Amino acid sequence: MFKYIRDLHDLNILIYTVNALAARMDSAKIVTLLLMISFFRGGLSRCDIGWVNENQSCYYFSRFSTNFYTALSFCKSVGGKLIEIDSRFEWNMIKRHVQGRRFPDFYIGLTDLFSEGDWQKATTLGRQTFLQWGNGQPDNAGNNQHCVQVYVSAMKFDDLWCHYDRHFICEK
Ligand SMILES: [Ca+2]
Ligand SMILES: [Ca+2]
Repeated sequence: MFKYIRDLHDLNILIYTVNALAARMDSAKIVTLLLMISFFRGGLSRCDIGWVNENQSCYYFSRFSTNFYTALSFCKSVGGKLIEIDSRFEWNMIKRHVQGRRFPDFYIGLTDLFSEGDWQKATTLGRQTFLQWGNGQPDNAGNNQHCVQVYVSAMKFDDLWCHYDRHFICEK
């Protein structure tokens, strides 16, 4: 799938570099190099390549857009969840990243698919109390909007038709 193309590209560069160096280094140096790489990845960043480390969590900013259900299952398939914004602190951190990288409108793990008007966390379930609705939202347009996007022009929540394609953020 397209999900790892850039990550694989990064990994391939790493492997290529190690191979190139290995041709000119003895095994002790190679071991040292590998230890340094693992320290770098484990010590400075707890996250996989392509994920951002913030406050003991890792965040993945999608490089493609898709519908809500695919976003939800994609995040699960990589061992995380579609982002659930639980606090003002996390929200401010996400805002900073979204604005910094000019990230487009995106899905978050918030839905009223279970019960109209009852906004639940999509993966861990339970009612969400941190809400940032935009003006006039949620409006359940067409009596059929049950998934939540953040529209970045105002950094506000909007309920949306779940089949619409949007970027998304995973966390783990
Ligand atoms: Ca709804
Ligand atoms: Ca709406």
